[in-house]
Amino acid sequence: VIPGWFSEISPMWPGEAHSLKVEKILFQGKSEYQNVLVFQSSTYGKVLVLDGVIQLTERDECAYQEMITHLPLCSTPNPKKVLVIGGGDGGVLREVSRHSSVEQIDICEIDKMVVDVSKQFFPDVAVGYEDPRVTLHIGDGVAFLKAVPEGTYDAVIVDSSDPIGPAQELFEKPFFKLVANALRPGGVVCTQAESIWLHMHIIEDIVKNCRQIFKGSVNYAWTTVPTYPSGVIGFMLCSTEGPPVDFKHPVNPIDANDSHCKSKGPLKFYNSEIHAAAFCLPSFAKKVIDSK
Ligand code: AAT
Repeated sequence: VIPGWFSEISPMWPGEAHSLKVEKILFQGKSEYQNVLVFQSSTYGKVLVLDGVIQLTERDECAYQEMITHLPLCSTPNPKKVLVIGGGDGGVLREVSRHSSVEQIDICEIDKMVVDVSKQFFPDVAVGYEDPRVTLHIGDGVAFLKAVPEGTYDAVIVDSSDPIGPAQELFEKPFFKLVANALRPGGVVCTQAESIWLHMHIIEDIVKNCRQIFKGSVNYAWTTVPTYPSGVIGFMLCSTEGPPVDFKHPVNPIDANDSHCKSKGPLKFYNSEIHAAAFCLPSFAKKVIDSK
């Protein structure tokens, strides 16, 4: 450990640790679920860390939040009801609220401290909470889904932390079954699905489970986020049986001139070309994912 630097050390990426230079520690706390840290870095703006793992930085959060949101929402015509699981910082809410067809945005985040800290230190991310369509539920995503009537949502976005800690169940088969049940026929889900460089074994399991559960389409996409382990992160995109969804050809582009979108400031990362490109996989990953 280098003094004055934050190093992201975890058994999920043994033998490596990305480091950021710390200018100032702004918040340190312990919630019921995890350690919460906010610091000012010298080159990535403010950084939110949970249990030693970077959740977002001001500089590159746009890549993750825009992709995890617009990959599913731009792939489905006219989404109205959207559920976010995790994502307590509000960044995914900010992105969902760019879509003017959306009427209801529910979010279930387990840790109220994440919400409070984000509102205090990351106003440009937590701005998502200001949309009147948003309802916040504090609780476990699995328990929340158990109470959702069948076929409620057009889209579910699972913005979850890694499978060590409170998010473990969000990577398991029973959870995906609950998500499928909560979606209408032809509804879409997008989940945080780790790194092709580090977690092919986890991705393999997710793909296998999803192929058994989601009878529409099942796809893996990825993007670059410099402060996530290995600098890339992937997404599992699935649809339930019903009107077919072709994730690789977005049918619902964002209207940047719409008032909902304008009030949030411009998109920084997402566009239709990068949407289609996100599904192109390196050969080693394609081989494993296609065989599952
Ligand atoms: N948008 C920032 C990126 C995240 S945040 C993940 C969120 O999921 C955290 O706020 C965490 O408290 C919440 N969470 C964890 N488990 C649950 C659960 N069971 N139910 C509801 N919310 C939960 C993800 C960063 C990815 C990091 C990649 N290394």
